[in-house]
Amino acid sequence: MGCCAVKTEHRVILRGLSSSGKTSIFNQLFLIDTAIPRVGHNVETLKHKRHIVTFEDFSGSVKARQLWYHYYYDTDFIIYVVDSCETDQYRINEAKEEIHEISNNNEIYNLPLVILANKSDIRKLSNEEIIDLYNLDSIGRVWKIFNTSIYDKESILNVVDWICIV
Ligand SMILES: Nc1nc2c(ncn2[C@@H]2O[C@H](COP(=O)(O)OP(=O)(O)OP(=O)(O)O)[C@@H](O)[C@H]2O)c(=O)[nH]1
Ligand SMILES: [Mg+2]
Repeated sequence: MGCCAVKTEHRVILRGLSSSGKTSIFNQLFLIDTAIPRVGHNVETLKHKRHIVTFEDFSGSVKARQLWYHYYYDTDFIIYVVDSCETDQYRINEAKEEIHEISNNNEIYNLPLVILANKSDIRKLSNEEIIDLYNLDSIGRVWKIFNTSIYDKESILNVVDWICIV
């Protein structure tokens, strides 16, 4: 790539606890019929404003760390989806640990981390509260938070827009 070439192909991994909404976001982006159950590992590519963005959605139950090192290879962005309506402290801590484990992972220190505060249609917390709850201010790399709802496709496309301009 020359000095001024703009990257137009991006690979994005969706992570987050089970039920945070990863597959729903994926289905909304790719207009997938939700009557067809999709579990495990889903991969689709989107053409967006002359960019090509590949999304990979994994079930939140995929936890093996060794596996993640493998999947991070050649990834440009990690999206971490949190359920902004979560009230269970155990689950909040679990997500917080994962977010900070990702952000402290030296193998992927250069990847921007995108936090989606999902379910914003029913959410009870403000962005500032989410930042406090998950201690996002201590993330030592490029990160960004977005509010998303699967009932508002624009909110998801805003994220894709950002990925294409960073
Ligand atoms: N109200 C609301 N519900 C949502 C939203 N996103 C997801 N959900 C619901 O949350 C539930 C879990 O969503 P999934 O997309 O299956 O969650 P997941 O992160 O893929 O979960 P795993 O595959 O188990 O890791 C479903 O009942 C969705 O309809 C949202 O933005 N708003
Ligand atoms: Mg899923």
